[in-house]
Amino acid sequence: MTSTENLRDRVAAQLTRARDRSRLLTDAVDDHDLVRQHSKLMSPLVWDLAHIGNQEELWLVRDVGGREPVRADIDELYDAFKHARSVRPELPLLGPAEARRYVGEVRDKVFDVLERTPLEGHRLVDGGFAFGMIVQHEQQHDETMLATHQLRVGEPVLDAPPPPRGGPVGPAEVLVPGGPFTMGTSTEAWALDNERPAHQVVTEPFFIDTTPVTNGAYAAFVADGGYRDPRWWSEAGWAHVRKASLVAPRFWERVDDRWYRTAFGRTEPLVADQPVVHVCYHEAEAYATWAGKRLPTEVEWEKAARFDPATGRSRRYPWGDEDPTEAHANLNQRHLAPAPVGAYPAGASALGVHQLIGDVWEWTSSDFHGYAGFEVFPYAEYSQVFFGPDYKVLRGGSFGSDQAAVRSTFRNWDYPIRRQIFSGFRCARDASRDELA
Ligand code: AVJ
Ligand code: FE
Repeated sequence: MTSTENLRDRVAAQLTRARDRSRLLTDAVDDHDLVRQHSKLMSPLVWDLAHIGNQEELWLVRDVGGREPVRADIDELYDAFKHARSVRPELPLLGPAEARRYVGEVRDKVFDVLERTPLEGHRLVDGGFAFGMIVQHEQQHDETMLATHQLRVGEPVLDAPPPPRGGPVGPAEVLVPGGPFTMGTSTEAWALDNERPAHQVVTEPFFIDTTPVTNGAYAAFVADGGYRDPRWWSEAGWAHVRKASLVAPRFWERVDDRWYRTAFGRTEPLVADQPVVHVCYHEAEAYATWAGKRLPTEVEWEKAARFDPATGRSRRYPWGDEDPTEAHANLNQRHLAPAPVGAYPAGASALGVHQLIGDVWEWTSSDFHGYAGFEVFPYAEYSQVFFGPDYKVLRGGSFGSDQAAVRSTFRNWDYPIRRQIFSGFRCARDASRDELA
């Protein structure tokens, strides 16, 4: 088998895996639940489904394949910049049966394009990039659809085995040495434009928590009156906590003196050693301040994840250069919750930091910007239009992220008030002179 055939097979397998997941998420509910809006923050599931097909048509059928449009008349409906999520249910969208037929028809053509397209010769197709971009796009929307499922009220419709048990993690914090490391990538074939290029960054030494902040630790902040004390909050955070009347993470509920958490239609006692999830940036920042720490910058997060002090190299993943397996990280919607801390010893970084990939997206203190040398590729609406002070970067992916769509260089972003995503955090702090001596 030539390596191109091998690449084609891998692309085809990834496309199929993504579609199986889209199908699972959309077949799990009835037509009424597909077309209705479960939250103003989300699209109807049937919009995500046809949007997945439309992006695939635009890039792979028309652009890469040079084929005639399948449905040129619906581009406008599924352009995310034309209609806010809140108004999408009012649009004359394709119904469930039509949407399913549409994405199937596009996919048939894409398999034909894949067979006939050389996966080299120009940048859009080198290493299968455009196909990889579309696989990631579908998986990203699948995670968004999973978040819509979490917001949906009703009987549970999704099932998964519980995550693996927790275990020992060693010291609570790890010292990351100061000095240069390589951030970003110029070689990862399917890396998106905002992850590029690889570049050297110098950091001070710093401490980072070995694990994400757990429900138990976060509940202590809540119990200490954290949500009522402006000392812990930034000005914007305090204004938000008051205006939105926040008292605890999203989906938490106190009954008598116990906390419960609702996930995918099931309400259960809060699991103390699972990473906290569904907190916004302001909550993460306030907790860190209360704990006498701070959030890591994006640079610090990536250094903790990738830097190998023995070689000075940056790894592809915390554990090395091999793709994730189920021993490394809680990914791929394999479980419907973050795993307790210490559940993935094989996934720890060279420096001994656990659960950087999977479980929960981790808020960093950094705004979303292009790296020095950033070039739009292949379209400005993926990342560049979001650069600026409005968005905070999140890293590492969640239990709902697919491994095709998360890497140690992968960058996610959202508004600092958002918490419908599978977002948590870990803390960091400066190293004092004494600690370095
Ligand atoms: C990278 C997750 C912020 O969902 O808004 C989907 C991904 N871009 N379709 C988003 C995306 C276009 C994006 N995030
Ligand atoms: Fe999209």
